[in-house]
Amino acid sequence: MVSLTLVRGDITEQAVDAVVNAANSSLLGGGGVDGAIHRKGGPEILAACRALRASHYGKGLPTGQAVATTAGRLPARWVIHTVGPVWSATEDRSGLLTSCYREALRVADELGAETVAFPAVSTGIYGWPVDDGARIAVDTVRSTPTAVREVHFILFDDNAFRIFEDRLSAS
Ligand code: AR6
Repeated sequence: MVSLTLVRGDITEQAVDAVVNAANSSLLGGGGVDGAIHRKGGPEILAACRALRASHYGKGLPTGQAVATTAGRLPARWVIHTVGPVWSATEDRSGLLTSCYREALRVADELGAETVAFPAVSTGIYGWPVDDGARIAVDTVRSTPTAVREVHFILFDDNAFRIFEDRLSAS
């Protein structure tokens, strides 16, 4: 069974097999986690993303899907890019957020990654409430069959860390 660990920190500093990027469909960078990964990982990641846009993902990576590239200069081996849904108060998009975690684990299995670090996808610029994002993250990783041994949730601030901690101990 996969072991879950919480880390208060920066996803770009994690020495794991794969780090997950909270990307957007363009795969060409942005703010938050995405900006930090491209900034610290260097131009190799962007070059790999451009190559994906020129081949399989001409229209971009759809929400809820995941795809891997090199991690460039990051301490990880791979970046698994996934696109979370933008929060909506009127439409239930939680299936798409669940899909991000499942698909990222599927891609990790394809790569043979045994240790994977996730940010709290969609809970920043995309506005998803952190408590609900934590519930989906923890429940989905726990219930998805995978060969990944260790999942680390990397929480950038104390509030998110505490919310994930509550969620882990509640379930
Ligand atoms: N390490 C770990 N967590 C972080 C870091 C970091 N370096 N930086 C921010 N967080 P976000 P989203 C937290 O906005 O909501 C980009 O422009 C942050 O506090 O990175 O999925 C993309 O290109 C929050 O809890 O991702 C998309 O356009 C969580 O990571 C859009 O943002 C996710 O915040 C995606 O928005």
